[in-house]
Amino acid sequence: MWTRNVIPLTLLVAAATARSVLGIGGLHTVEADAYIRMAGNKNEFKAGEKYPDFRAVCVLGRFRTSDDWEGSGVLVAPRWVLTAAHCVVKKKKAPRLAQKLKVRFGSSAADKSREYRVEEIRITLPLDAKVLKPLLTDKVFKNGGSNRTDRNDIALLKLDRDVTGIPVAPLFEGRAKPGTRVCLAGFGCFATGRQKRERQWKDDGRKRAGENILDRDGDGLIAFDFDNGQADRNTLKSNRGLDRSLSKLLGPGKSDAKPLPLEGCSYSGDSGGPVYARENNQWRVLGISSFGTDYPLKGRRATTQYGDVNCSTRVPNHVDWIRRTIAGETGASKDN
Ligand SMILES: [Ca+2]
Repeated sequence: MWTRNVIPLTLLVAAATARSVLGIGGLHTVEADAYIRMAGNKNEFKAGEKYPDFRAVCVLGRFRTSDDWEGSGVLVAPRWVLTAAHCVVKKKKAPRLAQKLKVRFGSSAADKSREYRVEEIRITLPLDAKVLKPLLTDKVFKNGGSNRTDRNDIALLKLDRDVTGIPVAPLFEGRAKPGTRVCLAGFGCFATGRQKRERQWKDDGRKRAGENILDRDGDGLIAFDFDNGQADRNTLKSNRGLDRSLSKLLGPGKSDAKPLPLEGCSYSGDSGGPVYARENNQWRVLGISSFGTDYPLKGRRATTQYGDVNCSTRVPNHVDWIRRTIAGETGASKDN
C-alpha cells in the first residue's frame, strides 16, 4: 500500500498525477490474500485486541472511472474523514483543493454502495500558494535529497451526511513507544518487497491491511521500515542512508530486522490511510500515511522494496485541530 499521491508516503513516489502507483507492500513469503482478509477482519483477523476494526478505512476520489481515485482515509467522527493533504490538494500552478470528491467505505474502490459526497475540505495551513507549493510539490515527497519533508500532510473531509453502521476510529493522543506493533490499511496497490517493477504490482483497488513495528515516534512524523530479515535492509537500525533532514525529524533509534508475520508498508494509493497503535486498551489512529523512502535510498524511485521507510503524519500533533475543526471552531481554509 502506499499513498497514491504522495509518494508513497512521500518518498515513495510523489505523485503529482493522480496515481503514482504503489500500494501495500507485503512479504513475498506470505499468501497475498492474507492482507485482504486482514483488512476485512475475517476469521483470525477479527477486530479486537489484536487487530483494529478496519471498516473505518475508506477510499477517496472522484470515481468518474474505476481508476479515478486519489488515496485512502479513515472515519474519525460520524461525518468526518481524516486523510492526507496531498490527496486533496491539486498541484497544477496555483494549488487548490480538489473538487467533487467522494469517499467510499467497503472492501473495494469499485463498491459504490456506501458512497458519501465530500462537502468541505479542511487543511491545517492556509491555502496559500507560497506555503503550499513548497509543501506539496513533488519535491516534498521525493525520496532522498529533499530537505522539505513536511509534517502537516493531513486534511479533514466533511461528508454530506453521517456515516452509519461503522464505528469511528479513536485518535491517539500521547507518545507512542518504538517497538510497539502497529497496523496499517489502505486501498493502494499491492506488491511484495521483491516486485520492484510496476507491471508486477496489483492495482485492483482492494482494501488491504498489514502490520509492522513502530521504529520512531518522531518530530511530527512516525516511521517504520519494511523488513525481510536481512540486516542490510533494516534501514532504521541506524538511519543509514536516510536523507539528513528526514533523519533529524525521525531522530535516533533502533530497529529490528525481523519482519512480523504480515509485515506491510504503505505505497501509492495508501496515502491518507491510517496507522493504528494501541493506547488505553484501544486501537487508535497514530499516523496518516504520508510518504516513504525508496530503498536503496539513492537511485530509482517508486519501487516497493524491503528496506523502504514509511513515514506518516503524527496524529497526536493535530488532535486539537481535528477536534476544533469537527466542533466548528476553526477559521482554517475551507473548500471553495
Ligand atoms: Ca526494521
